[in-house]
Amino acid sequence: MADKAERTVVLIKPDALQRNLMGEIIQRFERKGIKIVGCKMIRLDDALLDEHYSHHKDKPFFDDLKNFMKSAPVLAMILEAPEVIKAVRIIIGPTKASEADAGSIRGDLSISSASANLVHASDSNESAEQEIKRFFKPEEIFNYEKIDESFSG
Ligand code: FUP
Repeated sequence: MADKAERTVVLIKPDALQRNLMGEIIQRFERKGIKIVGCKMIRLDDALLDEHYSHHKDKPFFDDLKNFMKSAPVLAMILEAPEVIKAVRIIIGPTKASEADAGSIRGDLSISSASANLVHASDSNESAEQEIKRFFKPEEIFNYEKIDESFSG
């Protein structure tokens, strides 16, 4: 029997939008067989960013990070699959893109050692739950059957 599906939040960041990489990034999740159950563009503001990056509020890079995240809209997605939180973190690679393995999104497409690492993804069950509520209304999340699901369990 297939494992229970889990959900995670991905933000495709302003550098991906500016560098025309949004499609490439979405394609990597799609071809892994991960289901998109929410997808919208958002212009992040201070209130959302103060909450989202509260763990970094005293860090020297906090203002740069916030200004970067406000510099263009982000594409916010909810992705669904069994064990998707861990799978997506593997697909994107570690935070410091300059050290990310080739084959990961950050490893292949970014050389940044700071904010411009193309994507954010929830790092735990708890943060995924909080981020879904932070960025999405219930009516923006879609439950549907996908025909390839019976081949990927
Ligand atoms: P991640 O979960 O991979 O997005 O990583 P973090 O929540 O730790 O970091 C959030 C953002 O802060 C990342 F996009 C990169 C940026 N950051 C820096 O700019 N400098 C640092 O030293 C650490 C993180």
